[in-house]
Amino acid sequence: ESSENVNVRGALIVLEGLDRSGKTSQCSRLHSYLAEQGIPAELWRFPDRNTCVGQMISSYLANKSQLDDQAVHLLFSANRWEKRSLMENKLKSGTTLIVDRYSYSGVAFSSAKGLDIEWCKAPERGLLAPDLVLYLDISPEEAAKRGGYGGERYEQLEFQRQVSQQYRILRDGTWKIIDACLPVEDVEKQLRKLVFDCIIACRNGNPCPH
Ligand code: DGP
Ligand code: NA
Ligand code: NA
Repeated sequence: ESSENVNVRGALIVLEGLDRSGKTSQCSRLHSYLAEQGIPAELWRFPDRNTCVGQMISSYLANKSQLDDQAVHLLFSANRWEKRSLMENKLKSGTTLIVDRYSYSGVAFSSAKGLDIEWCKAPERGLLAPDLVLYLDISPEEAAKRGGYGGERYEQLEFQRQVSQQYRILRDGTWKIIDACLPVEDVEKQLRKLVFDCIIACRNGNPCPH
């Protein structure tokens, strides 16, 4: 049997959570795990600060520029749109994408500022739907205790409390909620199983086609 089945598609796997929830390190652990398993996978993150739009976002996050809330919301969204077709091609070619933040961050962080949630969702419509959303659950207080807030614009306890509430509104029954306060290895173990099962389901043509 050939593993080069042209019909095989990769899974779009999104990790979400507050700042300091451990997403970034868990994403890279997952990526290494998939590599060990011989599963083609790439590590992605949003915002992608490498594009022109991403550089505007990065400067805004570093408080080096000021932008209206609506304007920056649309930039974050554009940053996902500018990667859409590349993502789609990767998935179609069988590559699984492990994505550190996606549209849910877009909606949670902007609606946390008081923007209307439906307005926030609108520019995200038409982006690729994830096959799996993994939410690393941590209270804003616990996350703040971890230290290492890098001093970027949103990395403040009171704001993270608002973001946390918005995530709660956004989540639905399909999200997998993982207790991010468990030891790293336990979080990793849970994530591995969920991700592996999702990849197999995608290979078999299940959940949502892109
Ligand atoms: P990160 O590189 O994952 O630390 O993300 C940078 C910060 O930007 C973080 O505080 C989360 C926030 N963020 C990520 N995506 C979006 C988005 O689409 N919209 C808004 N408003 N904020 C976002
Ligand atoms: Na951050
Ligand atoms: Na992160």
